[in-house]
Amino acid sequence: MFKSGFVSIVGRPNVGKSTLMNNVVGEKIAIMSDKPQTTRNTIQAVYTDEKCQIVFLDTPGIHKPKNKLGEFMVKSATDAFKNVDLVLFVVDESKKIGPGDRKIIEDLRNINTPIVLVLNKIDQLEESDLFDLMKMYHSEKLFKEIVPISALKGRNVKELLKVIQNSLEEGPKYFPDYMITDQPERVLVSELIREKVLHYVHDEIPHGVAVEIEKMKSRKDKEIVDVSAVIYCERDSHKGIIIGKNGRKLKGIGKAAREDMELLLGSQINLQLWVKVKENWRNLQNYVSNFGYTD
Ligand code: GDP
Ligand code: K
Ligand code: MG
Repeated sequence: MFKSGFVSIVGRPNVGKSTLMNNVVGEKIAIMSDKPQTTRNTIQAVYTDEKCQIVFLDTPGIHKPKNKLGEFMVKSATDAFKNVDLVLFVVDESKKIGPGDRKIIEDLRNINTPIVLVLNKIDQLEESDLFDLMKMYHSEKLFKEIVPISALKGRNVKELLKVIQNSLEEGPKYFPDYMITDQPERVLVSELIREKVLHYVHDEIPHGVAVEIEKMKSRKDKEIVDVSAVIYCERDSHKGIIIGKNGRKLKGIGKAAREDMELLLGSQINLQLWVKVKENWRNLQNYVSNFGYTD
């Protein structure tokens, strides 16, 4: 019997949702960083083996929205509670249930979908603390199962897959074996650039960054793909920071992005990056939509 189903991954920002999803499919589908609100839209990743197919929905973290981009992100995350076969609620090693997790737990009480609690980042926990945390979550009486993992180190992820598989019902193979995401290559490529900006630039700037691919084209005779992309930010001063002294920072961003792209696409990449300013774009609906943050 072949089983399949849709599983959404929800939780506060930065608990490791994207890291978990990437670990399961073995490719960088969703970008990751130590900054909250790295993931902006719901991304599908598909895991397929001989016995089952699991379609994961990686969602933006649930937080209080401050602008139109934030509103889109939270809606995209809360929509993912609905119409799925299973919810994975990911929490980290925090010793107490904070207000962010509390809010999500209360939202989850209103749905009928079974919920598995994924306790991530156990590589940062003592065994005795792990036991206390499991007891704490168990007393919520909300979770079908509690699975401790380390998404970063890949610890216990196979066990989690087993738990998911056991809870799925008989179903079709929705996607062909080779397909691991619904994200077009252009989007994956622009996200890799945004991830590098997140890594190289600090403070509030990354939250106001969007990347637009202007051109992505393979050359006829060679195995080279030409990509040109614009990094949008919200202020002139931000532009200066992203470019850096003598263009050094932008060069670093470009080099790191190109290396990841070459891994992803399996071909040589010629990448051209530009930085432009668009003030307040996160509050301009047409820009938010243009950058792909749209239903
Ligand atoms: P998301 O916002 O929930 O999608 O979280 P990300 O996947 O972007 O990860 C947020 C941060 O937590 C990144 O710096 C990850 O490297 C880190 N992280 C994720 N999983 C683990 C883990 O199992 N252990 C540790 N120590 N760090 C992790
Ligand atoms: K993050
Ligand atoms: Mg994420």
